Amino acid sequence: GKVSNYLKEKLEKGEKLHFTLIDPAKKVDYSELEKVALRLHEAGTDAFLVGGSLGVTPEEAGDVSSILKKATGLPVIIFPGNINCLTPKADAVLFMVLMNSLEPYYLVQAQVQAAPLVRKYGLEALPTGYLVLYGETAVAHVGRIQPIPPEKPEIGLAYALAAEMMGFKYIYLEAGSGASRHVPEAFPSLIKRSTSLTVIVGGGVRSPEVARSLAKAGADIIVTGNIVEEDYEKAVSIIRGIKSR
Ligand code: 1GP
Repeated sequence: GKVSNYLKEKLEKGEKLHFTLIDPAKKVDYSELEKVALRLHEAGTDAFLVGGSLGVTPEEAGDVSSILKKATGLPVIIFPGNINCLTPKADAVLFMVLMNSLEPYYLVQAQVQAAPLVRKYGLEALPTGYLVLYGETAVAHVGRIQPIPPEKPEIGLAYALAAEMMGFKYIYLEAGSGASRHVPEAFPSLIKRSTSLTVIVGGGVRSPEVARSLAKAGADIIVTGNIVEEDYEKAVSIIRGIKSR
């Protein structure tokens, strides 16, 4: 796949990557979006994630994807809260299993609904184990997760090993968008040392220092969302923090 090769080539050079998450449900100012996308591209963001937990229409996901692609030429990857986020305007999709969900829908049925659409739309599927750590965020509520104790990275590792044994290529360690605490460094650290998965970390990353320490611990890809809407120059400094290790 084009997108997975693009990521692989960068990671093999020892680069740490940054993904910018745009949630189309959060009143996107389309004229601003192009400007922001260009600025983040110039700062070194490596790809865009498009998606959210609630309220995204396929049309919005499509419009946002088209603008981002046209403005920057960077890969646009759908980060689906559900099948409503899928659009043929993107390049790829994080084809995720919410591994610590208690809900069969998020373990297999959403994927069954999605698969024919992913094929029809020609999206590249990036097989991803998705782990939501904390209970107090929108994604935790919607996805009915069983929280993972932050002081038990070995539980995270058990999920990651299962993901690897089931053939997933990516593991996404999620604190939740807007979370007050980010993923503890011990999680990417242990998982990176013990598996060959590409480790994605996101949720509550609000400073270059935190982004850098997560990358140093073992995260291959750091995701930021909220901060882009609040003040995209802060996202620029986070990208610089990751890239200038
Ligand atoms: C959410 O990991 C992403 O899925 C990004 O979180 O919005 O807190 O940056 P933030």
